[in-house]
Amino acid sequence: MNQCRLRSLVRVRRSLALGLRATDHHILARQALRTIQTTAQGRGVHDLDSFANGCSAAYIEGLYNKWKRNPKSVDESWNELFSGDDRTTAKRRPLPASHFRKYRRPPVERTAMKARSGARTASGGASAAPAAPPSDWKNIDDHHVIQAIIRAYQSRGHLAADLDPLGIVGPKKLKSVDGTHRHAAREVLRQHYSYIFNDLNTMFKLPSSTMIGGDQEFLTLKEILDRLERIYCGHIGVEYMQITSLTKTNWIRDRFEKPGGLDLTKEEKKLILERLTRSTGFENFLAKKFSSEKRFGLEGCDIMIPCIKEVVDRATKQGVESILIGMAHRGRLNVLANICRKPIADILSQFHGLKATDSGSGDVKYHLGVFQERLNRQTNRMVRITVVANPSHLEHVNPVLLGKARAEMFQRGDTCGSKVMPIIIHGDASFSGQGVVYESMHLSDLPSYTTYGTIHIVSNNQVGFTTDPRFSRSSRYCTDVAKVVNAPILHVNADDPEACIQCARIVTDYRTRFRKDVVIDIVGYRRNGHNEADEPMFTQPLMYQRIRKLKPCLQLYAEKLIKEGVVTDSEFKAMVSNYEKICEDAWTKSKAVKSIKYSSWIDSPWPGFFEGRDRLKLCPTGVSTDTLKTIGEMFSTPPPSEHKFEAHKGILRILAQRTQMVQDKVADWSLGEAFAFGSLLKEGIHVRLSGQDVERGTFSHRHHVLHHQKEDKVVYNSLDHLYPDQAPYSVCNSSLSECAVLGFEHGYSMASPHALVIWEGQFGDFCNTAQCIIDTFIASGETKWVRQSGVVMLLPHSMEGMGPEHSSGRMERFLQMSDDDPDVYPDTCDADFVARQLMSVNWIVTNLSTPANLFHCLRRQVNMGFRKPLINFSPKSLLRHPLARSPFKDFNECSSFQRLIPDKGPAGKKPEGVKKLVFCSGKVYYDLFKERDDHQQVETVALVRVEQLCPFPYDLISQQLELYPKAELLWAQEEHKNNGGWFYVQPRFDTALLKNENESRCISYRGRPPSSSPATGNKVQHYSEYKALIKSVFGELTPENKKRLEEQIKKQQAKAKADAQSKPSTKPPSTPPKGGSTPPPAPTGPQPRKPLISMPSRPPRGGKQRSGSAPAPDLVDEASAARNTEPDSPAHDGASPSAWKRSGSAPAPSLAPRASAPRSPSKAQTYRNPPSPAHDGAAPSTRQDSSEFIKRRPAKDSGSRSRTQKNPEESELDPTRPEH
Ligand SMILES: Cc1ncc(C[n+]2csc(CCOP(=O)(O)OP(=O)(O)O)c2C)c(N)n1
Repeated sequence: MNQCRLRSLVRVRRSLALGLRATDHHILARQALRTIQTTAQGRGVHDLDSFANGCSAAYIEGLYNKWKRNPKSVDESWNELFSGDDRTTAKRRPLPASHFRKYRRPPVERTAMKARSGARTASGGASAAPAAPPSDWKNIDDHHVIQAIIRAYQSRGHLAADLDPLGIVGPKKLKSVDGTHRHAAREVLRQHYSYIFNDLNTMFKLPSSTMIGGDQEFLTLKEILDRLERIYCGHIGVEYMQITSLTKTNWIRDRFEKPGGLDLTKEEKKLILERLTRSTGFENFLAKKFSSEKRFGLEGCDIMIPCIKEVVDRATKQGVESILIGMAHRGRLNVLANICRKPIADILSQFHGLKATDSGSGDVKYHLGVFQERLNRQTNRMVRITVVANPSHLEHVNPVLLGKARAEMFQRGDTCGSKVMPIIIHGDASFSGQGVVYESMHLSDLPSYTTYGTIHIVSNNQVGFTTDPRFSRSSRYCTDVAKVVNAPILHVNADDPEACIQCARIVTDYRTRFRKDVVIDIVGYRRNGHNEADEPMFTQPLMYQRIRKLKPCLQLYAEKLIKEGVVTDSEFKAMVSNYEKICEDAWTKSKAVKSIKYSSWIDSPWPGFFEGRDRLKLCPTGVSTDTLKTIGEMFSTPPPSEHKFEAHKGILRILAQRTQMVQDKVADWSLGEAFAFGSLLKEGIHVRLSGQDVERGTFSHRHHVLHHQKEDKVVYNSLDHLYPDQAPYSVCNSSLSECAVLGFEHGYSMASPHALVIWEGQFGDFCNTAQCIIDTFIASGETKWVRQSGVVMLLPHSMEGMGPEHSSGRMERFLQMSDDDPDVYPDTCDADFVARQLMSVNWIVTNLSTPANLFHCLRRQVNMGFRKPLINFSPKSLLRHPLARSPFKDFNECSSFQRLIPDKGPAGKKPEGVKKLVFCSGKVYYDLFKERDDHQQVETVALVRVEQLCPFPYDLISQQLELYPKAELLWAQEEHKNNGGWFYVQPRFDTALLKNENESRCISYRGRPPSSSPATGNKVQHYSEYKALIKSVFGELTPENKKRLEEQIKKQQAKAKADAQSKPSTKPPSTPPKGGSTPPPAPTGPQPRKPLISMPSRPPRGGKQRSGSAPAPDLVDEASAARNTEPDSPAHDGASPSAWKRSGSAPAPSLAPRASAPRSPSKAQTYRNPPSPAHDGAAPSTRQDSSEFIKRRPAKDSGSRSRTQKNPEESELDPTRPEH
């Protein structure tokens, strides 16, 4: 019976050895087994297999627990077994000499594997494999405990690391049996904690999951623990076991664990000391000279400078040519002086309170940007270092920096971040507190946004302004947010310079090796208050009592190196005084500076762009009809049949409609936009369109990327294939972030003036969540930092009864932030008035009403001799409005952007008869246009569209005012009175009216009353508000007009019914507007009363679009495109040769010619010259690859794997994976 029980115990024992059980209660069973094993051996029981039966571990555990409580409660035989040995008592007894036995290789995995496979073959669980001899069980057990201990250090060692130089939060050391003091406590070792008191001199074979042994295969437990302690619980705490990639974890393990891997030479130590001397010396110098000036000193985290320097050196050695740094206030001046090597005299001159000689308002010294190109003396290579100017708003520079880095990569043809590297320096409180950190991190691995790894450095002074970490975050570390992207995080004690430098090396190498984000968290303290005028003892008294007693890091390190004999005391003193002299000399030099220039702090110079250019010359924006045809035909044609690309039927129908429009020489909104993009691409201007769902367009109108209906991720983008030597077109659906993505695109636009960079909001008001980027970068960037940007924001905006959150792009906010003076009438007689006005305003705000004007406006963005952000309020229902179309002639060489569109109808032709002059902007024009017709007031009411709101077109407004001298002046808008353009235009109209001495009129408002909500969510209310607006402009409908309209409706309904019975036509409505840019006279056919423009509605299925009425925009659902396709309609066949009619100038979209098509080297200043990446980041060779015409998107989205997971290994195996 005893033997039978023994056998079952052995089985439990084996399952433990196999790692199948590891919970605490099984440890008890294991202890029991140990006892039994010893006893069994003593009795000579060896072949235990022959006693196999099915007793369970739980049964033995139960017995053991029972026995522990009362030994007499179990059978005598169990008592005998259980009382044989007990680990808890053994712990207290001195260990016998025999215990320190030589290691004997346990029959570990192989035996276990056999046992496992044996169990499998025995089908049913009864193992047929012979068990290991019982003498080996202890060894197996020990081996696994060792493995578990190693893993515990690897994954939780950082919890016991000595990271805080203040010693406030730190691990307690505990004393082991051998007298060694160790950090690792229960938090790290958990159930294995007691084991470290045992078996210290026993040799163990090291498992493959550690590299601590180097060349040694065996180490004593003591040595294992000592090494693990040094590596994981010293001054570095590494968090990396959360990384799901084995390659990466092994790489980090290797770097940290390999013996000697973290050692430094004497020269290296000396260099650290020199750099630390500079870092500390700079702060000391400023403190001495400007004791009460805010400079946000780095004292307490001074080592950050040598760390960044190490990153720069190492990265340049590895091939990086351009380093972009984004950071906040703390230590910024030090970075400028000691990393960028901005002349110290220039920095000091900022303290003198000098006047600037150039325009702009400037910024405080610790926000200014810097661009320096210099020789890195350590590597003898040129390196360009940029510190991006930033606002006070913490962390918001991150996406801007990333976008700029991405654009630089694009310009250099750097397809994997090997030449350009971003570094972001964070504060501890802001890193965990600001949401933009998270949003930016999520861009890090997106194909069109990745910067192939960013190095994040946290200057962790353990306090945010006055807030302790315990009140500023819920996570253990301030860096926990970085875990969302699987980044390794290296926490390091700032008072251990060597550890910090080692971490700097490792993070740089990691980024080079894997092209992924990585974090180094330098845990220091803040020697002074938040700024130099601040008293920290008010809020952190105990912390600061401790800080006062601490020696500065420089002193500690100097003492250490002097003790080690690396430097002598006098050498160190010489280092200090040398740097003091450098600062003093710079100080003297700075006193000679009499004025400053904001432009000498520019972070994004555009060499060659401004030189020799007449900035006030506005180049023409029209293009030839041939160009329109080429673009139009490519844009409206599916891929040629040989590619067997199966497009969605609904898409084919849309393409057919586009083809029809091209034939009719008329363009809708999407075609107008495509003309702008295509013609710029042709001219070598890179176009990038980014935002949520921009590839298709929120309203399913754009469809720039067609998707193969049978093959996953096979796509076609016609605008990227217009001309063989065109610039790359990048259209990218972004992550669901406005703040980070808009910031990114703004940064992208800063890098070069030779690109049209557009961010589109899904709905206009979602830009709310990017307000910080809008306020602090886009609206004011040029004024503060002399840095231009031509970024375009497209904000869908208009009242269509879609509710409060989908109607407004918050035009009023942009207009309120515009800095043209409402009370000053500009010199409109100046020949360069238009350009001068554009140049002097902070941004351009438009609310366009025709595709042609969109075309010219977008082209003007890059045809100007300077760059300005453009905020355009984009339409929704106008995307498909039959009147919102432009004839080709409005795009040609004789056409141009119209800041204001006058009335060209009967009212405009006979202005003397006009009673009301109604100014309006955007989509409401079409409402008014239709209603004016219904009210039969086409001769008495003039409708004038203000297309460009800011800068205000005073010259054209004045002309209109003079043209209609007797008319009542109205401003009509659909937005509520406190929204929209009214508050902006009113004072400007007054200024324009005051200009004319004979003028006595003033302008009055017609529109919705003020409201806190941008729009009603109730369609009935929406409609009644609309009626009120119309009534306020045109008055009540007369009974005759009412009757006439009712008859029209009846007729229309009858016609629709008849149409529904006849075969539906696929020909799209494409009435080209006649008579210039004014829509044609209202259709004579019956008109519906309301749904016209405001209410989304769909034409009857199978019926033709009602002439003059707005087809409903498909606001959210792509499937609607398909629904519009009649099942029995002659579908446009992409495979048919007739579908592939091209004008002579269009390149044949076959594979071979494109594969060899060279990029034209002719245009300097464009994106053609650099070895252009294929599609925003892919190598030129990839671009010309034959498979490129139809693109296969990155496999990580492949349908073969769950779409909910990304494969962590994929991108690491191929960091240069192609982009779409
Ligand atoms: C978005 C934003 N919120 C608040 C502030 C005000 N502020 C400036 S510095 C600071 C503390 C930042 O703490 P931390 O990130 O730890 O950096 P430290 O100043 O300690 O280096 C605060 C709250 C700010 N500048 N920006």
